[in-house]
Amino acid sequence: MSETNKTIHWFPGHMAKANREMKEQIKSVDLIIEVRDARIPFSSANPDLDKLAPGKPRIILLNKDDKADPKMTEAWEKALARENTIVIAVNALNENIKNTVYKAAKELAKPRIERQIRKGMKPTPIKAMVVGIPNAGKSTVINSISRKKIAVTADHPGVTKKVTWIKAAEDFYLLDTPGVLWPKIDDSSVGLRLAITGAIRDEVLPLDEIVSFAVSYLLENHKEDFLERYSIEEPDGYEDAIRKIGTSKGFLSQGGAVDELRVKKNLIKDIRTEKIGRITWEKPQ
Ligand SMILES: Nc1nc2c(ncn2[C@@H]2O[C@H](COP(=O)(O)OP(=O)(O)OP(=O)(O)O)[C@@H](O)[C@H]2O)c(=O)[nH]1
Ligand SMILES: [Mg+2]
Repeated sequence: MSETNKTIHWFPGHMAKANREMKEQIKSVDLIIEVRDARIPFSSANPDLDKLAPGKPRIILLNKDDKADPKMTEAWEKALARENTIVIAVNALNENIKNTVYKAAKELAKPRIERQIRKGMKPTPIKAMVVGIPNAGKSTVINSISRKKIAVTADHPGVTKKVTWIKAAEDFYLLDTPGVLWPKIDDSSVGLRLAITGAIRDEVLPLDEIVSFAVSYLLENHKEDFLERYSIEEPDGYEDAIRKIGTSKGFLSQGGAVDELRVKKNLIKDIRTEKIGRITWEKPQ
């Protein structure tokens, strides 16, 4: 088994329990707000959500769009749109996303609301649950939607424990605890993309595998920006790229050889802080 394949099992046993609990909570909401990372809209999704919430209307937030390639984000928005699913690219950290999300939620909940009206009932508020893989921005999304609103608690029918709802608008409530989905790494490149964007801890995968994956992708898709950033000529493969960057940046050890570890760590840092530009690490099929 290779180093990379080991990570398929990196998440221990509480997954089943967490999923059971989430499934219970999902029953009580009108819709799911699924937070993904706009840089990796495929790898930051967990397809198990379809089983946890079959048929639930969904808002897919391609979050951190300030870090992603705008053209690719547009392509992903189109590629992911489906019936009962509204895809919106956002920067939950710096934008007030409340109105956009509220509008989408009203559209998705409309059939249920109209059904209640037809039956002569007063429509009940729209309830939504935020879900996503670790670090996707779930808490940031909840904060942005519910800014300055007070959390209210309500008895949740069918479940004994109290569930807290956050009032985002008169008729729009969010569950205050986000559902954590675990990334599904059934392909080593998914793991590598999760590592590049910081969704999984750096120690989980070998640094060399992460950096070499990143360098090949950059050379293939963002060559000019990459070469320009480090003032280097086109390298002959990964090892040569590391040497050229090290020489160019003066990352040398005492003997004068390139300090490769320093180059690699620096490269990852540059990628995560958009020093090479706004990069999306996967394309829609
Ligand atoms: N640049 C940028 N950073 C963001 C955005 N949204 C969230 N972040 C940052 O991403 C990191 C993770 O955000 P959280 O909201 O804590 O993510 P989470 O999904 O709640 O993470 P866990 O609770 O660990 O599962 C934080 O450092 C946020 O500031 C965004 O739209 N743009
Ligand atoms: Mg959180």
